[in-house]
Amino acid sequence: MIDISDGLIKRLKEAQRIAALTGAGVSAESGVPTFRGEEGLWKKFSPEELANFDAFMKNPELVWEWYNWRKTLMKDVKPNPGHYALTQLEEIVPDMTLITQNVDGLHRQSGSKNILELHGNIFRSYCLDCKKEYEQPEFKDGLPRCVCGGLVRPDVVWFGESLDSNIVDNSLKESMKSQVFFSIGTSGHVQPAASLPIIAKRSGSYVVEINTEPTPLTGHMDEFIMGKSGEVLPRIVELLKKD
Ligand code: BJW
Ligand code: ZN
Repeated sequence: MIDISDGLIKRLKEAQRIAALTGAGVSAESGVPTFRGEEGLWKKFSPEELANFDAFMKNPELVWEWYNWRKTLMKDVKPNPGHYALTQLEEIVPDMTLITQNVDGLHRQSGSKNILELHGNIFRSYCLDCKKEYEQPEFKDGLPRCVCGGLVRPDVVWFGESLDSNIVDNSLKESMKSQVFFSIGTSGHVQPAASLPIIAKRSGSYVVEINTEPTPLTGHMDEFIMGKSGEVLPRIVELLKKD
């Protein structure tokens, strides 16, 4: 039985505004591989080696091979009970913002509405030259090409690239305004996402981490719930709906 504190349920029942930051761990139970740890490696490359602009310009075929492999995988997976529980939470709490680092679109697929996608979306791409957007770019000689002839890239945020400033501003605002903040299934290694739980805490939010293992964020949390998000989150929703 997963142990959820009465204190957390009471806070959630009274909360007007909550926020949740999600990472790859939330989609792991849907069958999407996480980034770090053994299963994060793809053909022996770390995400740091592939998810950056220099790697793309040096070897776009390799980087596109990785993205096409992930796109094919993500197209066929379904949201898991963790995604659905977050969607239900949005229906229960008056104001909830879901801040995700995931690019798989599974939160939207499960029915969540108020979503901020910090790192873009893998199902979009755009031309490096004219910025035209594509859902399904046409591949010519192994690479996707725009009608203008330019090279098309995935519409995701790589290391060293700036995140959309509106999305970052809104994420900061909602984290600071939240009364309860969840950090779920993220290793807390990648900035600026990893700062949001800390900023929420400093702003007076009650900060709760859900992960299968402790992370660098754990020591800063008000509560750490060790377990799978697909099991912990439905239990929280079940307790919230009681009486
Ligand atoms: C479960 C589970 C289950 C498993 N239930 N849990 C300040 C200090 C130091 C460095 C920097 C800094 N500011 C910026 C930087 C540089 C850099 C950075 O953070 N580097 C660090 C690695 C050191 N950040 C950036 O470059 C960012 N840009 C930026 O800040 O711009 C301004 C700037 C520009 C230039 C110079 C300086 C500043 C951009 C970061 C972009 C990250 N992009 C990626 C790829 C996205 C596209 C794609 O998907 O391909 O985003 S990398 C990858 O990591 C991806 C993820 O969203 C992100 C985070 O990973 P996540 O979600 O945490 O996954 P994992 O695998 O790490 O962890 C999974 C967790 O789940 C684990 O803890 C498991 O235990 C757990 N788990 N199963 C619950 N069932
Ligand atoms: Zn173009």
